[in-house]
Amino acid sequence: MASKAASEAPAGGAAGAPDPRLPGETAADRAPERYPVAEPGGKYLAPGVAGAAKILVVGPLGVGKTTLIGTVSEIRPLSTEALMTRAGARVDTRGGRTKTTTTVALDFGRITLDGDLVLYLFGTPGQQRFLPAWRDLAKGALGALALVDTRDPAASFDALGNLEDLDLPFAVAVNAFPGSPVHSEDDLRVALDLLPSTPLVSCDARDARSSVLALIALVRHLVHAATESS
Ligand SMILES: Nc1nc2c(ncn2[C@@H]2O[C@H](COP(=O)(O)OP(=O)(O)O)[C@@H](O)[C@H]2O)c(=O)[nH]1
Ligand SMILES: [Mg+2]
Repeated sequence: MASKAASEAPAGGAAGAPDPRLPGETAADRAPERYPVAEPGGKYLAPGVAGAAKILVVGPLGVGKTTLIGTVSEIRPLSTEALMTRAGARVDTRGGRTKTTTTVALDFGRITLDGDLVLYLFGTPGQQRFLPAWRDLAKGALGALALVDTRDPAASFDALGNLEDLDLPFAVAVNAFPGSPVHSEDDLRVALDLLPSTPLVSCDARDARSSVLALIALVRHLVHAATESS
């Protein structure tokens, strides 16, 4: 990973948030009615479900993983948040002063896309010391959504590096926080050392539709990658 590049990313960008659309995607592909956001409480799978995929949601502490899974999940999400301890405070420095809990095992949620594809979402603990758990969680996963906070893009290097080590295809979603510097897509790609084919979208983890669109960008990428390699 290009660890130096992100710290050199220009603050305050020119072009605004990256366009969430993928090359070749039309506005109709993203029409809200195509992807109705599931109502929470749907305990059972919809009858038309034809496939399922395990997806990781990764990123550093405080980037919005637990929030995103809770926002999109149609079942009550499982969250294993624990109070951050004084011992952890020395190392768990991200997340701002308001963050008092952290995911210690995993987050889990489920979402059905387009009525027929179920995504099982597994949020990984953000801290690199949980890497062994991370590797276990990655078993059987088809891909990952990597969240990035532009206030500290370098904090995402560990997660992106882990995904590369695991050879797990991923999409990057910039989670917008108030006061986050806005970078052009090109600057972000350079800073995060992304391949041209890696989708880069923006989202607000508290907003269901934008979070679902980020997951759709990932699924399209996975389908495309699978088609290319077959
Ligand atoms: N403003 C804003 N706050 C967010 C967003 N996503 C998460 N947060 C807040 O940031 C904090 C950390 O989020 P959390 O989901 O716990 O991060 P995690 O450590 O990656 O699981 C929480 O207080 C969230 O409410 C976002 O998109 N915008
Ligand atoms: Mg969490």
